[in-house]
Amino acid sequence: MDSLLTRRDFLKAMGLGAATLALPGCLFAAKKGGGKKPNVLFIAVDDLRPQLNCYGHKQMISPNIDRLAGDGVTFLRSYCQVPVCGASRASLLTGVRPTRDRFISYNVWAEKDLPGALSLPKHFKNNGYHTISNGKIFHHRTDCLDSWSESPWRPRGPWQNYVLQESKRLTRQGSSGKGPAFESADVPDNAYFDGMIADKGISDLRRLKKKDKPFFLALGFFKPHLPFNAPKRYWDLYKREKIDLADNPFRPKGAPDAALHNWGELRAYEGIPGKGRLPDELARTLIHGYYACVSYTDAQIGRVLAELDRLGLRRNTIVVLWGDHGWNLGEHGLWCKHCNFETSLHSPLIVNAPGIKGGRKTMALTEYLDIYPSLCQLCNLPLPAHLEGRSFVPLMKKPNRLWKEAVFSRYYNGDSVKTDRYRYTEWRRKDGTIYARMLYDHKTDPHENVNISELPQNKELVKKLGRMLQEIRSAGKLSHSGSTSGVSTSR
Ligand SMILES: [Ca+2]
Repeated sequence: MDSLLTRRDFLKAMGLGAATLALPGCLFAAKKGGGKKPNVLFIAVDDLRPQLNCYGHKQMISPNIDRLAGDGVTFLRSYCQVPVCGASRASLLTGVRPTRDRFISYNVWAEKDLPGALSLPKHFKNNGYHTISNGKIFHHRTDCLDSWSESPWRPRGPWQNYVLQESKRLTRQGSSGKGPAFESADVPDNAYFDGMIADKGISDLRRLKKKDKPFFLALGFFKPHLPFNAPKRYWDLYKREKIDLADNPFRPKGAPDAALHNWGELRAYEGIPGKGRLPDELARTLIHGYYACVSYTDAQIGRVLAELDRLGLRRNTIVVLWGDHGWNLGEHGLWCKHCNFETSLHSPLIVNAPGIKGGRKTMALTEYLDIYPSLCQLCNLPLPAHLEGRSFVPLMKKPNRLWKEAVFSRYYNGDSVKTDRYRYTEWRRKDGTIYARMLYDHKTDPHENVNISELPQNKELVKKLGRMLQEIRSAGKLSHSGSTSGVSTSR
């Protein structure tokens, strides 16, 4: 597709304008004669890359998310807009792209970067929904507080959430305030936060079933974010000696310095060297911990979905599951997120909507920005004018249809575009001049091991992809922070 169509041609061919898309009415809810609108169960999983059985990772034990995928549509090529917690969530929850001066770091406040933003949950609340936030939805619990019908709830206690005395002791002694990078304790599921969040979600569902309003119940699970703490039985699901290390634990050939980092987030934990590569045994232990946390959180999601079924709510509830960005498990010599490689940007997305055939997967390119307008369409809510994503509901009904030519992400000064075949990133100074580039051909180099942006034969391709980035930068309805006029009144 890259060589045949420009983005504008592509949109024209699809009969779509770049800015807006007229949405047909809801598929199954609020039909003539009334009927309750569908509920939304909105599940966020912190730092979950698509390391799931249903995404082809057969060693993973994720039966509950796999079952959800069996009931719904799995977006195999879904991308976050920013590979860091707070910024990714602020973009997804406001439906607006990040820019050079908006949605930048992990500790973003959506309401400060985009004053007056009409958030996704607020839009639902304004349209008659009872909205609840449990766990980590916005990065800061009280961000966009008026989005919620009840005060956002989180488990109490230090965020590291250690249960072992030794871990707590190491935390007190450590200079960074962080303890060990992982913990395995023989405790019940709800000794850790994610089990408590599932308990709260289950009790909320029982309460919400009795209300005459539809609900938007958001559950933000904390794992597999560091530290990798999970009950021992989830560690025991995997044999450490059978866990493979990344097969490309090196700097990609020709990758610029701007593409890489020193994974300071992980290095601040006790027992992690301050510099250099990790010993294989430690790397294997960390990957084991990540897998254990994925299985632990998967089990908590399973408990909530089982309750949804038991209460008879499933037939009128849309279930959306997303991570907030990817994660490096040693690929490119990197750990954590914070970069513009596929490992950081590729993120899971599964949507199960009553009335739409499940068990299907799509290879179409989608963005987390698309979640907001899609939920509006599924629930027959008006589409706020400020949204920059596009509803993927047509894609859910026909997963093989022609869709977006490209999707866009960014991290600090690096703007990145992913097409069917390529990922291209360019880093710019404030004055707009480019100081680094990288280009990967996913057809021949899916793991991004050789940067080909400087090859003479790719000059035109780099120019074309650069133009696409320029186009998306200038197309933003809200290009600069502060220029938010119209957002708060756009419902
Ligand atoms: Ca995160």
